[in-house]
Amino acid sequence: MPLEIVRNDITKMKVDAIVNAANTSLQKGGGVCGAIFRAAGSSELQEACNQIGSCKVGEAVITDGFKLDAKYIIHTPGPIWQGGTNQESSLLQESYSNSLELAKNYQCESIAFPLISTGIYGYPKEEALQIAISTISSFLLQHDMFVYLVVFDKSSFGISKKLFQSIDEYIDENYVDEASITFNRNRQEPYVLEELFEDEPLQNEIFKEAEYSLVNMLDQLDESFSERLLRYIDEKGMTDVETYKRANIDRRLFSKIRNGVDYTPKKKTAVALAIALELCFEETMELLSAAGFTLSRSSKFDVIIEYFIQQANYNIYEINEALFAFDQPLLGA
Ligand code: AR6
Repeated sequence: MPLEIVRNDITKMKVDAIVNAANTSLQKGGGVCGAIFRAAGSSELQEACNQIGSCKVGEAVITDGFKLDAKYIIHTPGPIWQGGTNQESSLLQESYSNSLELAKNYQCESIAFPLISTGIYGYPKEEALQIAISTISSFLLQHDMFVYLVVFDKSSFGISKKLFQSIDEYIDENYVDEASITFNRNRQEPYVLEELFEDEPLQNEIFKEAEYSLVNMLDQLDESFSERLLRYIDEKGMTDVETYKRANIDRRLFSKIRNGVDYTPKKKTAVALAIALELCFEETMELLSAAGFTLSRSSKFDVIIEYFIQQANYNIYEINEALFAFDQPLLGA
């Protein structure tokens, strides 16, 4: 998916470019910067940085990736947190947007960011994450690139406490765990086919009839997923581009879905499209059913999606933050 939040060590990412939360003199430091220097080869990378000299806060420069899997390292010094009154937010925004522009100029198709400024520079993580997501997502509205936001440790990640609590309560009230469903279900003995079809002529008749009605049913299939999707896109007055961008879906996958009448997407992709189209709960269920899916109360993922739809909150990045916080797969593809 175009924007993905992942938990990893950024030096292990297999992407065209990784971003270094640098200092303005481009010297090897601690935190993610130290890890990147060590993994790339400290002396070669330092030499390349020395040739560039320095970089202003919010700006970005590029070097080779040396021993890393990544072809390039983009270095951007984020702002030092000084209480929020020293243009920290716009400078942090610039760090992300200038890094993305530089990656685009170097024809990068994929890039991985750490949460810039949120370690040694002390930027509050929740706010920094919001800035990262909104800056990256507005860049992605205009450009095609795979962007990874790499979160090192889970504690460094936080959706707002209020949202977390509210989703948690919703899950508590609505989530029915599998164990209790199985326990409550009335067991039924399965039919024994041989007993039903002891009489051979009758058996043939029944099969013939079944075959006939099956042919009939196959002739009258409901709309396919892609047909239903296209109908919704038209009804909502959206364009294809708006739809796949808002669904956090790659253009190529979207055209596969669009052009393949019988193409069945993954559930997280189908849900992402429902969110992009701002479908209400019933419409979402209708779209999902065309791909053979549903939303149930026995899956945490499903309950979280239901929560956001009931709140009419269709911000896919916010939904993904919540899914990430509850260890669920993210929307998009
Ligand atoms: N992979 C991904 N994220 C990481 C990794 C890693 N290997 N290691 C740390 N983080 P910081 P800053 C996270 O302090 O605040 C350096 O000395 C970490 O949990 O590395 O921008 C520079 O040279 C945190 O969320 O960068 C500068 O002098 C995030 O990366 C100064 O620190 C950023 O933390 C920059 O400070």
